[in-house]
Amino acid sequence: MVVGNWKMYGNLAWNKTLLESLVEGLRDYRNADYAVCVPTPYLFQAQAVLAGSNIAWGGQNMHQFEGGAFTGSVAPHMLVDFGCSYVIIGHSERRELCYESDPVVAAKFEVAVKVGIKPIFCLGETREEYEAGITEEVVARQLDAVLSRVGPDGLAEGVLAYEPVWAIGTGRGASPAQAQAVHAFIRERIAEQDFEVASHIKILHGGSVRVANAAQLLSMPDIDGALVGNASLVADQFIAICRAAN
Ligand code: G2H
Repeated sequence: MVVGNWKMYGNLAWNKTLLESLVEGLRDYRNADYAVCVPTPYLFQAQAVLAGSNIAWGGQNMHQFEGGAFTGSVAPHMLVDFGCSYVIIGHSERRELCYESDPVVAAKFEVAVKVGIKPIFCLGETREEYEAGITEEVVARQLDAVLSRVGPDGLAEGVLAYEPVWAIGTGRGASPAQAQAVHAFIRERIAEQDFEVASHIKILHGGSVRVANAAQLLSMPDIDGALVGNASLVADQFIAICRAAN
């Protein structure tokens, strides 16, 4: 599975060219699931261009409540109205810049499943945590917050994305071996609760996934796909990464 995360980039004209190029470039490829998570105002455009193609679309965030006086927020059912299959939950930029806590991320995961949207649940350690050698402790805490709220069966309704924060947007991602070790740890921790769920759940990798490193990362046994930021903004690069997924 390969998911593009456009973050806060794009405009109507530019998106149109990119989306149409993706449809064209991936038309004959069925080797994996493909999706793009676009800024909320452009969901209508993603729906219009991608409907009927082999590329799904989704949001990059949503509120954990189904409605209310939350100025500027987007309710889960609003993503449903625009045909979203996915929503990114707990991206490190939201955890860090918007102070989203583990319980909030868990609540969002639960409500996304409730409204029928697959959450792409991001987890990963910061540079300080990495350097302190507490990567496993951090991802275990983030994972457990969701697991304790929705249980293994609930978790199975979503997709995981391990993104070491120190690798995001830097062009210097984790090595395949480094990434594999943490992916395996995450899968083993889920297996402690439910072996079946652990063996089937998709764990994507994110953080400077590029054309140059995608194939190697995707060949690792516990890496089931990629969450791609920068490289998803360039049609040829995103298409090449999608084609590298099997
Ligand atoms: C990590 C990733 C996409 P990039 O945020 O989620 O971005 O590929 O630019 O590191």
